[in-house]
Amino acid sequence: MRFTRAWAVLVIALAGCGLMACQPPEPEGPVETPTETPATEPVETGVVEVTLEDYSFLAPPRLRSGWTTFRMTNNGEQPHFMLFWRLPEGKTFDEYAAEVSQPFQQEFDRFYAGEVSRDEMLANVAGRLPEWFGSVEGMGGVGLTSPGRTSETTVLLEPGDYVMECYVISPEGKFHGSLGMLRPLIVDPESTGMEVPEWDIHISLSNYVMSVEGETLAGEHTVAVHATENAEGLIGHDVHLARLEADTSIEELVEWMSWIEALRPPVPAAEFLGGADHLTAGRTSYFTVTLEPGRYAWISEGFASAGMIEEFVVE
Ligand SMILES: [Cu+2]
Repeated sequence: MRFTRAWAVLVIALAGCGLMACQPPEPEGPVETPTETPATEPVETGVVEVTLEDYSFLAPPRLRSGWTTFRMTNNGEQPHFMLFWRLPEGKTFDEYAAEVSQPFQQEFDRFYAGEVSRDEMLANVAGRLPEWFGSVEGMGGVGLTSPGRTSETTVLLEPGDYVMECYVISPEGKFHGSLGMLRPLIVDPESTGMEVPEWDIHISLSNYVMSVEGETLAGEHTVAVHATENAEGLIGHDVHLARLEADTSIEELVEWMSWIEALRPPVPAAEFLGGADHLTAGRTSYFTVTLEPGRYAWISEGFASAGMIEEFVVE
């Protein structure tokens, strides 16, 4: 979530939005952000089981730092992901919920209701986000996972205060984060001591090219995903794996991946098998997949329409 000032200026300029036109509406009441009291002791292992429902993360509130593998099971009826945003020093989960998530949902509500255009919505969001939002860091996370599936992603957690979030959109136009999938996480200085996983497929993400190296044969693979640059805009670079039905078009999948126009039911005929979620420049995550014969695509959520997608077939 590297939100650059240049980008904010750009969207405001593009939207032709004067100061008056960009005045935010009055707050409409708090977004639901259930919190839990952090456990006294962090989870000691580097392998963490997480269960998702519509709309909650059943996950430990405190972890060790270092390499950590998340095994995430989706028991809901919608696809979900789980992002880790590290907050800047001194910022709290409650501030993120009130100053980031809530304005986002309110401006999106106006867009969803047809009151403002896409560019006006983006400009309004840019005008309302606090300056410190530019220092929120995308540390990775578990990629899109279809209902009934378990996916596994390994991320490097550094000590600090985090927000865990899913911003897939509900049928009613609410970010899952606004419905409960926004949670605090504390990461302790003490490390898990886990080693970097061994991998056999490498995906490099830049602005805006996805380079895949490695053989996609049937069987189990661990995919290393490395972001070489920060993406412009609100979100980082990411990659998800989708298995497509025979009659699902790539165009349909690409259209669905955009959080502005879609990322909500109905979902195209595809199974999301996990991935590596938003990473800032220089960061790497790893995810494990089992490939069976069929059609697949490595696909970015934020930049699929910019060409960050690669289709492949497993024989
Ligand atoms: Cu979700």
